Amino acid sequence: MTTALRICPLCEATCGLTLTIDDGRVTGARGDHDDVFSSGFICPKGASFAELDNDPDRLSAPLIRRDGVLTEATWDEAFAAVADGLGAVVRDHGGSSVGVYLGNPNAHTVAGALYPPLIVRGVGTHQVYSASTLDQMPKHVSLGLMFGSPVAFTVPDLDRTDYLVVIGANPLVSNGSLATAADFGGKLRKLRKRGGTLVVIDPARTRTAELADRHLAPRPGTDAALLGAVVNVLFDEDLVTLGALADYVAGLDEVRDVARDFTPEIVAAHCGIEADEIRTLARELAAAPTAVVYGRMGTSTVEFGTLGSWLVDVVNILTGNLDRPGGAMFPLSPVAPAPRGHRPGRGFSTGRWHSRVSGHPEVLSEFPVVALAEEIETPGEGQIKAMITIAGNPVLSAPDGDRLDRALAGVGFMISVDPYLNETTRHADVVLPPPPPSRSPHFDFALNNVAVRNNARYSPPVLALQGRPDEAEILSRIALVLYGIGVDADPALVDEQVIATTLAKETADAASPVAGRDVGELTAMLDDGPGYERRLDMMLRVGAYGDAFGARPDGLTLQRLKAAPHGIDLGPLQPRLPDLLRTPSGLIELAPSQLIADAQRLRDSLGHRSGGFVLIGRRHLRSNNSWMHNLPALAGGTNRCTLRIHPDDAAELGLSDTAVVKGSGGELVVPIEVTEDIRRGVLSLPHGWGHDRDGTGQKLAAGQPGVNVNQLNDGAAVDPLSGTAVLNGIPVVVEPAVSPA
Ligand SMILES: Nc1nc2c(c(=O)[nH]1)N[C@H]1C(S)=C(S)[C@@H](COP(=O)(O)OP(=O)(O)OC[C@H]3O[C@@H](n4cnc5c(=O)[nH]c(N)nc54)[C@H](O)[C@@H]3O)O[C@H]1N2
Ligand SMILES: Nc1nc2c(c(=O)[nH]1)N[C@H]1C(S)=C(S)[C@@H](COP(=O)(O)OP(=O)(O)OC[C@H]3O[C@@H](n4cnc5c(=O)[nH]c(N)nc54)[C@H](O)[C@@H]3O)O[C@H]1N2
Ligand code: SF4
Ligand SMILES: [Mo]
Repeated sequence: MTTALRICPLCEATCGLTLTIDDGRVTGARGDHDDVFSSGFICPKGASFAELDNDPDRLSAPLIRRDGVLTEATWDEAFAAVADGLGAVVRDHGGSSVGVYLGNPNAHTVAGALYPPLIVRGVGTHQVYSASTLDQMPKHVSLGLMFGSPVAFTVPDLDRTDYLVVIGANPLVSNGSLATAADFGGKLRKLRKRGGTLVVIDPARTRTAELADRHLAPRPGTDAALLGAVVNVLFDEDLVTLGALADYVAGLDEVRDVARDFTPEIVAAHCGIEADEIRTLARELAAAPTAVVYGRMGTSTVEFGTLGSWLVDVVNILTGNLDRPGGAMFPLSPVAPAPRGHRPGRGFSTGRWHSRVSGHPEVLSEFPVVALAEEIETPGEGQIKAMITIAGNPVLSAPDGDRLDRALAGVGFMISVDPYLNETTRHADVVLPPPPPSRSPHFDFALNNVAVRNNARYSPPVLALQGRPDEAEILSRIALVLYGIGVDADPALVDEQVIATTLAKETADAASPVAGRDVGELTAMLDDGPGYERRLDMMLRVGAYGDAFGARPDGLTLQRLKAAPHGIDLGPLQPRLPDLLRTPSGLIELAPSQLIADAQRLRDSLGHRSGGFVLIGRRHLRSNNSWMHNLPALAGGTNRCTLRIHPDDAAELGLSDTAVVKGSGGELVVPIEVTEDIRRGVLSLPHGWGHDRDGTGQKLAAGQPGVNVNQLNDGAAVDPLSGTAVLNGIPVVVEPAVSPA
């Protein structure tokens, strides 16, 4: 028996694991106490790494549809089928007829970070969709408009803050999102131990709320109005202090004007929170030595998601807490480009093109997932004729999965890169399964950019590939087809092309740490491992902490990272303003015109709410979106697909065990769970369930299928600035289920 280190890829906490290996397979996982970032923390999902890695339902060979049936094939046959199928569609209908859907685990894999952008560019399509428009797209838009970069993430400085407001997030269960922190709960407990205050704003009394000094339970969908009232109080009571930001903030007066209508009294009636509670919140945020508001899913996937995401940062700015220790700070990832000084940028815009059927504006070069089905169904120039899905399950994760399910069944040719046959990939003509995590490398390209402490860690594959391609190779071969080079070419060509282009750009940039150097010389210095390692090495070396290819001899290289298997701590977050601003003005745009205009819609909504029930989501610790319901260690117990409802509501409706819930997209029969831990008038149901379709390959999950909450939602409601589906606060009707007797 041996052990090996591996960063956990299962959520955003990025815990370091120590795997036990016996006879060529993973047999156990525990927290790595020496990991510089996670110090031994682990959750039940990480602890089930061995089960996940060895799940017998994982595909070990590719599948090709033959005579309508998915059958095992060799890799050569599968890649040939990809070349034929994709080649034919591109030849007959053009690259613009190929749709791409990128799911959540792309944020957790090396391949998912490095290759999908090349595939999208290779097809030359605008038909790009991802889980972002079911999740954090509103944050990208607000960051883009305010700071000029949609990835200039602000994260709560958990280790140093005195006052934390968590709004619409449940990090004790989710383990944190867009704020990468292993042991988020431990950090919250430490905050309280050092005399700090934790306020949780959530219609449900979550595990995070239970830990809080104060829990406010607003009506779902009203966060933006609530934050608008906080801004109102900050101005009204003269509590605005920009501090060190004073010289860099534009638009203060416009924000003051907009906030005028959001008086605590008007908003209180709308949110269902006392006006005094709102005033206290604003005063305490202003008075605390340091304070930070942190918002997530409940603030994002709602009717006013972009406004809510914006107002989170507005409050942080108005209280002088942006970019200072203990406030909201900008991480500096080891693969972020080396800072190049404060200079105006091009800014951020959306709507550079629009979707064909409903005219949705492009956001970050994507269309809303809710538009995918209609783009497949609707004939005409640009109709989707082929689909590539990578690490996703939109049939369950997006609204109206039944419609998407039917649409996907009609797509001419579909490729899915996924280890499982699920509700989505069952429609593929070719399924290309990547190897399990023990046989894949790990580096957090995306999540280091939201980590609450700067760090760098790399895990090479722990076990050998056993003759199958890794995900980098799978995606590279798809790219080779699309670039017209041919599926049998050397996949390393893809990486070498990226390296050549990137280094050419870097060496030509006078502000780059490798300005004027020779591309050939730099290329020759790169790690001689696989292509993805060479690219990582390049990014690290020209990055913020890099060795600049020898010019800064103490700097980071992949070799140094490999020599530090528990990772390298890069210290607490540091102030980064004004250097990171990329707005045309070079300032923080506090009042972007799009947001000010959308605030009118929010103002109009005040006082207009229907009296009926609204539905919100819920996550469970031993679940992960739609794809971890197949592991015995995680199944059952409290991890159940039930409708939570307040006892008084249940009594009033005469509900005892089962309810019918009806929404815009359909109805479901679901067991109820009566609990005081939810606001009256609010129901919660987790997503990712509904494993009762034929042709999937997760037996345990199919045995306890649950229902698909997203079938209640027709997907018509989106946050207009980001195209993000409204998943929280959707109106529903609930009734007792008529018993079959
Ligand atoms: N009602 C409601 N709906 C929601 C949400 C909600 O809160 N409420 N949450 C939304 C959010 S935040 C998200 S992120 C989306 C998620 O939406 P999706 O990303 O569409 O769905 P997942 O269930 O995460 O599916 C992930 C897929 O990736 C596969 N996979 C796992 N590991 C790998 C790998 O290493 N490589 C590859 N290629 N594939 C892999 C899994 O087998 C699975 O099929 O769901 C959204 N849907
Ligand atoms: N165990 C587990 N961990 C996960 C996942 C998982 O499925 N399971 N998924 C991962 C993914 S993809 C993501 S994006 C993250 C999400 O991470 P989080 O955002 O922390 O997770 P959620 O549980 O969706 O938390 C949203 C909270 O918002 C509340 N809420 C709903 N509507 C409103 C509202 O209108 N206002 C306010 N203030 N609150 C509201 C809900 O009650 C819920 O507690 O979790 C990640 N981690
Ligand atoms: S908290 Fe997330 S990263 Fe850490 S062990 Fe659990 S699933 Fe893995
Ligand atoms: Mo997500």
